[in-house]
Amino acid sequence: MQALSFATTPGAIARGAPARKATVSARRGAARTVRAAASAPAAAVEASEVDFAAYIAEKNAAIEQALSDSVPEMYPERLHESMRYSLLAGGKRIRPCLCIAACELMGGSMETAMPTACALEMIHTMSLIHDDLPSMDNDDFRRGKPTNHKVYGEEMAILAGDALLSHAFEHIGRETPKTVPADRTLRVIVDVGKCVGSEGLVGGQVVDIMSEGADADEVTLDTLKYIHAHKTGALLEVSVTAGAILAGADEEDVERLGKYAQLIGLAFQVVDDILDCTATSEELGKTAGKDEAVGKATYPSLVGLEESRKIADDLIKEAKELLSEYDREKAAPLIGLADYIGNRKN
Ligand code: GRG
Repeated sequence: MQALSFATTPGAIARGAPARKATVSARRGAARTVRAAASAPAAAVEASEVDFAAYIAEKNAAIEQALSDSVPEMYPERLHESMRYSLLAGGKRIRPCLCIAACELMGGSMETAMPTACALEMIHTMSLIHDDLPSMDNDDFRRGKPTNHKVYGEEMAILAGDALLSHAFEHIGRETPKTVPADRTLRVIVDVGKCVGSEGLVGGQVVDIMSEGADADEVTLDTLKYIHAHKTGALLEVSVTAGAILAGADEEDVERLGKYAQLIGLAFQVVDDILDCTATSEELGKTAGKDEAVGKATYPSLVGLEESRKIADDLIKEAKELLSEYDREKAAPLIGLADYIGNRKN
């Protein structure tokens, strides 16, 4: 079984990267969803972007339906309402799209990937619910709506997150079509588990929390890369590799697509840092300018806005180059997603 390939220590992630000290600061954050991209006027965009927009529009409709079906309204009503409130609150659905696009590129179908795609969105959503809690980021708005704990209270928000997390694994195991060999499904469950736990999201969140209280010169670019690779990159990476594995991709392809995902994952977070200090809360659907407010080290604070933009662009370019191995038409959705992540406005 191939282990997920996101790096596991700050040094491993940042090998070769200079350790820079935190100095500067930031400003405010922006908006357009993948779905909004789907309705962009054709005259204003390239033909390939129109194709990508149509692809995303089609997938998003199917994803929204599958997400709604995955958590029905049932007893205890308040718990399921709370789970559905955050899960169906919108969001760009980048992780499900990546999973489905990778599965299709490797010859699989949307139906094969959909249960895992929904599970990834459940995990992402629960991480947002917990991240917004008073004991974590203490945020009042998410996806343009009051945060889960503001509507349902802290106890329910914690438990809704817990329930979404466990339901995600049940959902992959129970709903993945039986035509998919069981060892593939098992491998996906293991990989998703790894990317969520202490070597993934939770590990990244812990280092992030510890860094907030640290002296500015203790938070290097290596530390920042560790946080990003784990807190954000791990789930994006497993979204792509899981889709490929479900389709029966060989190891070389799984590895190549994993590398593509690591690059877009880092770019995603660099752009997130840029948006936090350049866009408004309305545009972002969440509180802008938080990084600076809590003295968090970010790409703009460490290397400046201009250099951050260049880093994001270079990462996206490198990610797309990896896809040149594949038929351009078949790889178009993943190429489009890379561009979307690099240019996103919320
Ligand atoms: C996973 C067990 C477990 C616990 C959670 C709180 C926590 C541990 C981790 C924090 C993870 C976190 C909030 C990472 C930030 C990821 C990020 C950049 C989110 C924004 O993603 P988008 O832009 O959001 O895709 P939408 O709303 O469009 O889905």
